[in-house]
Amino acid sequence: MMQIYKVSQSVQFAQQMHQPIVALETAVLTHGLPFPQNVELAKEMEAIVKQNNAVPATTAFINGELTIGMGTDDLAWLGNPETPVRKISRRDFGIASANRLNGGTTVCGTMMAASLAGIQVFATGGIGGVHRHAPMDVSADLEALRDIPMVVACAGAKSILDLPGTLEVLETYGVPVIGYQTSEFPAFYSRQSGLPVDWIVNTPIEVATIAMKQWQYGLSNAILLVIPPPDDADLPQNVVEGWINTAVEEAEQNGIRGASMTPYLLERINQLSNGLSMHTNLALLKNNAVIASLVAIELNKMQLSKVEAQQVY
Ligand code: PSU
Ligand code: MN
Repeated sequence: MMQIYKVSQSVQFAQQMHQPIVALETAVLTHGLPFPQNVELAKEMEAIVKQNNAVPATTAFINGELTIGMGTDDLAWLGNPETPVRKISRRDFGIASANRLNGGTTVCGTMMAASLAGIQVFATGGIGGVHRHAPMDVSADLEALRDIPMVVACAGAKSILDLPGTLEVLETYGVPVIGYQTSEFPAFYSRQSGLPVDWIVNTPIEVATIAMKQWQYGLSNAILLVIPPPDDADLPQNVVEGWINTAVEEAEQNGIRGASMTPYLLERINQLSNGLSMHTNLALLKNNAVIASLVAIELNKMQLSKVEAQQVY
């Protein structure tokens, strides 16, 4: 049978050698950040994962081919404003494949792709969730978190979303929300949201242990690891709220719906904040890539020792 996806040589090698791998998304590249910062960031995320002794696996659709791990030329091509790109969630896989489309995979799309390749750790910026004023607009990211056993490192979710509602759905879906050195669910731009996490951890090894224990019960949901933005990039919640309220109102007035909603809000907030929000966005993405790499290493060690133990007996 024809392979339904393409894995880069470095990711293939990492799989064979049982090296720690970190998946990276590309909706942030195609729909989340302006050019040229988007391309710079995508390259930097890969470099950071490598510096931290893990192997990056950036996923995307390129000419209709689901690609897991790619070169910097591919990243530059996807992030070029001239390249036609689709935002690719789970429902878009068939459409993209049948029509040879290019596209950036969302959190949901990246989790689907990464799990095909057996990858268990993923670093992103923020997850999608339940939208404000649009109670039926619930990101497919939440269902991917319900269905796919993977540690997803993020800075929580933006308060463009209904954060309490998002946490309720995560609870229903059986997704533990683990705070990395924080007792609060981060609101992406802000370290604080006033909402609690399910558990606080201080080290990567604790995260890996919780994941291993959770999955050993056959529970195949994700572990949501929420990491506050770095101190020096933290923006005050009340200031961010102002930008968000304006953006959400404008979206409503302009009849923005469906997959366009999140990119619209992100772009408006970038404009309203004069790039301040982007500075925070970049800082937290890089920070999440560091922590995800450390978790991937610990998880990998635990799984290797389990395999070795089975070989002994
Ligand atoms: N939130 C952000 N930045 C992003 C996204 C979300 O702060 O770039 C992207 C992610 O790829 C996420 C997607 O998976 O938007 C969610 O889109 P939707 O709400 O349409 O499911
Ligand atoms: Mn949506």
